[in-house]
Amino acid sequence: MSEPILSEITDGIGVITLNRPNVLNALSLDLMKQLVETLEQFDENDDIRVIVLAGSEKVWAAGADIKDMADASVVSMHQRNQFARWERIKRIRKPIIAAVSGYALGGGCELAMHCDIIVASETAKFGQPEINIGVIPGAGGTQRLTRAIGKYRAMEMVLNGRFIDAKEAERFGLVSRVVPKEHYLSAAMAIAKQMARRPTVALQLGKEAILKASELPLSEGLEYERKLFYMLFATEDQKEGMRAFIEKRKPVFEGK
Ligand code: DAK
Repeated sequence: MSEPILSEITDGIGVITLNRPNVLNALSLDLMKQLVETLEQFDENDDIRVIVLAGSEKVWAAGADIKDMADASVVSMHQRNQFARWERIKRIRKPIIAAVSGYALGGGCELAMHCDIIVASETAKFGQPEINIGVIPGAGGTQRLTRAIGKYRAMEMVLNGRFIDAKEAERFGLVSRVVPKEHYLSAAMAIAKQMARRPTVALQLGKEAILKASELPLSEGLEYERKLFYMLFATEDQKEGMRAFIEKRKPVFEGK
């Protein structure tokens, strides 16, 4: 049996590809386990600065594997403790760029929303159709989608299983940009390569601060940002960046 995910490292980018084509990349328990472990290994690996998470051109992911869940009981769901695994994605410090083409449904949409930037091909379709199988989103969909696109649009997607296409998703603020389908991966890689040249600590603290925006009241978020801002004056990259500006040359960031 082929591996549910593939991974490689190229030019400072850790690339993970979902690889269950026969079931539209349904997120089986095994896939999620390997995905989270690989993300954590990439987070630890100093050769990697940015992570790209991709599906295929045909599909990102059609959700959690319904066959894994169909006969589950409350107790077995509790024992699987899947929430803990998804929580671990939240703790990855490096930026994760989702390269989404085709369906991003249910857990697939939620996985994309766990990423920091979503690049969508013009064929991408986002949805939370769990209502069609008798449940509601279970990996943050009701919360993250609402924060991303607002209550009323989220209601229609969650309560009526409405899909939105890439252009709508862009208009609603769910995706960062839409590209022709043949560029869905190269566009994500191009952003990743640019970001990989940025000062590493600032990159990670910038992500941390933005994620706090949806958790903290404004005054506390601003306070949090200020502390991270001060912290960056302890990095060599801050000295290099500002000196290079004054000396009118390109900075050379060492990630320190
Ligand atoms: N799970 C398992 N198999 C799936 C699947 C899925 N989510 N989606 C598709 N497949 C399989 C189909 O069964 C089919 O397999 P075979 O019959 O060929 O063996 C194959 O992929 C191709 O699918 P279709 O024949 O259906 O392809 P179509 O192009 O006709 O339709 C579709 C594409 C995406 C519209 C359709 O496949 C579909 O509606 N799929 C289900 C979408 C869905 O309902 N997604 C939400 C699943 S629930 C949690 C974390 C996460 C979650 C919950 C809890 N915790 C942390 C606790 C998430 C829940 C979900 O995502």
